Amino acid sequence: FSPSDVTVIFVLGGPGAGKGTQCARLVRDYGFTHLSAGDLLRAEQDRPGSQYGQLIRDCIKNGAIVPMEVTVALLENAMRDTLTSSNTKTGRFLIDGFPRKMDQAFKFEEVVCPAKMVLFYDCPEQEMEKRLLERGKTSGREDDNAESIRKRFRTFVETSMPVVDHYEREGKVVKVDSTPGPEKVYEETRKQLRRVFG
Ligand code: UP5
Ligand code: MG
Repeated sequence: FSPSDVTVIFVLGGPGAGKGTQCARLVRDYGFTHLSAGDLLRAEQDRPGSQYGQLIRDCIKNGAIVPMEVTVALLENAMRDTLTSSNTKTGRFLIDGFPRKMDQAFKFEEVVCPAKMVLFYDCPEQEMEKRLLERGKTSGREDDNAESIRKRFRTFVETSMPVVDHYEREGKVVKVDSTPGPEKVYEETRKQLRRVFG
């Protein structure tokens, strides 16, 4: 990948902060390609014959981070597929829920490209917990239960926030408070994007 061929925005935030919800709106209005690292991992977990199925399942249930080689390869493949199938050499990607550990950040920048900006959704744990427990009633996600949620929060604070801090020092972070309802958060997101991209 050459940075001139692709534009990458990392979308970060705690579990249940609303990354996926906001990405869907950005896709609708700006034509980004949305790649959720968690969704790619869940698809790989369920792919018959995958050698990583059990590993991914265990990590997700425990809120632990899957070894970066697996996730980076899935993202790279998905980006390549998008560029090939859309028959164009340029692509704009929202990479959702990644990188959530420093080693992933460095690896991705080495083999793919640096991100143009980082959209960081900031939300109190209490609100995120409420959302995830509510979603857990119907989502079927094996990590939407009180115990897994606690572990996900811990990993986020200890391992993923340092990534946000790293990009903050690079001046790439745009922070949006995602405590209000989805429409309000999206309004603020658009405002921030206009500020950055003009
Ligand atoms: N909701 C959304 N926005 C709302 C709002 N403003 N007001 C009220 N409700 C709102 O939203 C979550 C729920 O809240 C939904 O019901 C929604 O309607 C509601 P969503 O948009 O799905 O939030 P999101 O931030 O995407 O939450 P998600 O649960 O997907 O976050 P995680 O970061 O925990 O999950 P992800 O799929 O990214 O990762 C799962 C696991 O995969 C990780 O724990 C890890 O084990 C593994 N993983 C890796 O190992 N490596 C990676 O690189 C990535 C993931
Ligand atoms: Mg998500």
